[in-house]
Amino acid sequence: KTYNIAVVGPLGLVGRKVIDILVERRFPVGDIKFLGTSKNKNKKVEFNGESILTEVAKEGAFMDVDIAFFCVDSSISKYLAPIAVKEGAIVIDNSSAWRMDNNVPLIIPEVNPEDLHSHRGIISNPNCSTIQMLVPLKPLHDIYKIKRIVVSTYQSVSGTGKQGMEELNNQMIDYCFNVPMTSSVYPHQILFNVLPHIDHFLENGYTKEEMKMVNETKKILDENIKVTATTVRIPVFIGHSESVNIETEKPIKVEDVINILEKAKGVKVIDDIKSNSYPMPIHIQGKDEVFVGRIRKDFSIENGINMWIVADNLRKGAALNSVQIAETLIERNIL
Ligand code: 11C
Repeated sequence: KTYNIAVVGPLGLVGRKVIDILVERRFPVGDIKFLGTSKNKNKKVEFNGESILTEVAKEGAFMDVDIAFFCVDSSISKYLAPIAVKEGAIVIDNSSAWRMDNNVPLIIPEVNPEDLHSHRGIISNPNCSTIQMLVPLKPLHDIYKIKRIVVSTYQSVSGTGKQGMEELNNQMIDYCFNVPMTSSVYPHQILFNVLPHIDHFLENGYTKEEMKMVNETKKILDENIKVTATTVRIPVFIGHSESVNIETEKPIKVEDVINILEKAKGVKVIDDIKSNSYPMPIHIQGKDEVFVGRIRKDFSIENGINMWIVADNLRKGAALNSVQIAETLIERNIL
């Protein structure tokens, strides 16, 4: 059996990755269409050696679609996803538009696939920094019950999209030619800098990105887990890194954590300090797994562990997770 697919926003970083991953994983695609703004109509997009022209994402475009991957801004998704559902498609949405909606499951296939069964047409893909944190924490939570998470992130500019990558690239060129750098995407220079600021600030003093990590973790893993986050943008093109501290209810040993994570689905442990081996963005770009290293005891509390988590934010953090959601829908026969 094959499924008719639409990719909404096929020219963006995540949209392009969804298209690549559908091919890579031999997803059973019947027809496929690429839907964008009227400005981007009739642009060529390659799919499996074929050149397909983009069409306009509008009412009527989803009539013959089984699964629509939405890789667009929240505002477009808010408007267009209900139309797609009404026309019979299941929407897998990458934006933050629907994540906290009680009627919308927020899914990481390795963590909470069972929540898919309650979907009513729209399924949300979590934020990239939440996904890579929860894939390794889920098997630990199952055994030791995590009480509190303290996370600081080191997020690449591709999280902002093409514009973020272009800004870092342009600043590098300006630096090389010794001309003044301009910043338009970020409030400050990103080259040679670290910005403790992702997305906009909220009234409570946290950023929206930080509150996404708090609220999404509670929705996906356990509403009783306390989470506090500091999210930071660094001058890396692809790959988000996270320093994660967990406090558990039950006693937890480093050797057991390593054992559990070595067996966990979607996780790869790289942890050998003798050979300076730990996960880094330069090594994990283009890879599917979530990489964990620097696993060590937190000596400041009774039951605590520190770890370093790195993943390709465009793949597991976005496009790959979306395609895995579609695969899980098929496996579980809930399309
Ligand atoms: C970033 N995490 O790195 C963001 C990108 O809610 O899907 C993804 C934003 C989102 O800037």
